[in-house]
Amino acid sequence: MRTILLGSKHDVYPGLIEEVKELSKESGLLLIAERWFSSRPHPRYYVPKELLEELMEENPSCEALLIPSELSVNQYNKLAVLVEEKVEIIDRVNLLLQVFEKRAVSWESKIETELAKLKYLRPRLQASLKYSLKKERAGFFSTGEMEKEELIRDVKKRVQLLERKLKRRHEIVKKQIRQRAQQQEIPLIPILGFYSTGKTTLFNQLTGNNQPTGEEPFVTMAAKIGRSVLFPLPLDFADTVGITLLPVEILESFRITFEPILYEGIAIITLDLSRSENRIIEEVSLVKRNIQYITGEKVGVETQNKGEFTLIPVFTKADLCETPFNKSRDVLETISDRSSRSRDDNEPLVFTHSFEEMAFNKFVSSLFETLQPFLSSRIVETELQDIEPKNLSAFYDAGHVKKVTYEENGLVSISGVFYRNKLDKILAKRY
Ligand SMILES: Nc1nc2c(ncn2[C@@H]2O[C@H](COP(=O)(O)OP(=O)(O)OP(=O)(O)O)[C@@H](O)[C@H]2O)c(=O)[nH]1
Ligand SMILES: [Mg+2]
Repeated sequence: MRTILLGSKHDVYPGLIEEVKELSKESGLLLIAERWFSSRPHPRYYVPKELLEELMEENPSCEALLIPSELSVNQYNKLAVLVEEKVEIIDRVNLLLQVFEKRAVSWESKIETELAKLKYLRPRLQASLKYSLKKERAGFFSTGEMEKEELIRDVKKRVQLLERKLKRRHEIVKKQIRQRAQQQEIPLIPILGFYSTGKTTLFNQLTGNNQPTGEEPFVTMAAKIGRSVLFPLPLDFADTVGITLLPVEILESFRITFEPILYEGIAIITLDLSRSENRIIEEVSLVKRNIQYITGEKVGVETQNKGEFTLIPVFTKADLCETPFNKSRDVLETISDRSSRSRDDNEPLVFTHSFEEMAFNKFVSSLFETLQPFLSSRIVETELQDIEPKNLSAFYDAGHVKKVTYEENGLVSISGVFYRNKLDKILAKRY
């Protein structure tokens, strides 16, 4: 679809322009003109009227107008009247929804996307009814012969139905994941981050999975759990759907993909080193905002405050950055909420999919060292004495025995990292 991109410089945040271009390519829009105006967005039409008229005249073949920000319902409708409904108006949210729709394959992601789309559509339909527009809109708004009132009623019913379906499914998923966690006593660490930051690539390497990856935005549309046996103790990871700026009501439709797996109070956040420093920092704040909305907890980066959700940054695509360590250190200094971080404090976690085996092993052990203090309610590093040698195997099952020392009295002392629950069970038997 031949499209004019028209945005306000006032609404630009780091990464927005790249994002809009990536998304528009993905949803099949062909940008034939692009203009960023320096005035503030017009309260009524968002865009300056004269500029729009000029662009439409210059580009008579234009089929769609892409506004890279979120338009209010009023702006959407007024703008539609202004272009006499000849071209489709696509704002940032609408654009995102089109990409989601294209990507959604699972039952769950299809329902989530449909719900988000209907929630987006409903107020706009209601408003357009108020303005009693004569003609039906093209594309997203095309309603065929159906009366608008009837359509609004249908939309409302459908929203209620989908919400009920998702809620039921949400409860089941949540219960299954919690039960699994309780039975297995293994922490689940979600890998969060913006789309295309290498979440799935990292997940696959850690867990031996082979989930699809790709340069296009939103390749992953549902969470996936996998176990890693690369660490001293087994750990579970969850690959997740990419995050971006979304209005709250749309984000709500995707709650089910995030909320059930965010119970551990800790997650990895992948930060793509090939992106600009400003963009990475902006992404961190948007991810924090989304997690805060979903969990209701305060979110920090490497925060050591109890009761706060903590994000552990992993810098990805180091091979695409000339100075990965300097860049990641600089970013970390800005984003970290940790009170005691100094330059020579532990190094940033830097990853690339093209790591040699040694570099990857080093990354895995640094990742474990970084995660361990945050999993202290689950994992304990300790030394134990006076253990009967015949009982040693139980400790091997409970975790990673690093050192065994045989005492003169025939008993042994050990040191290692263990799952707290498993260790407590052994110790309760007084070995
Ligand atoms: N050069 C390079 N490319 C990478 C690296 N990690 C991932 N990629 C590529 O970056 C693209 C995105 O990677 P994914 O793992 O699919 O990213 P994602 O965060 O899961 O993306 P979504 O599922 O779309 O949210 C893919 O084409 C990967 O092959 C890396 O370390 N170096
Ligand atoms: Mg992915």
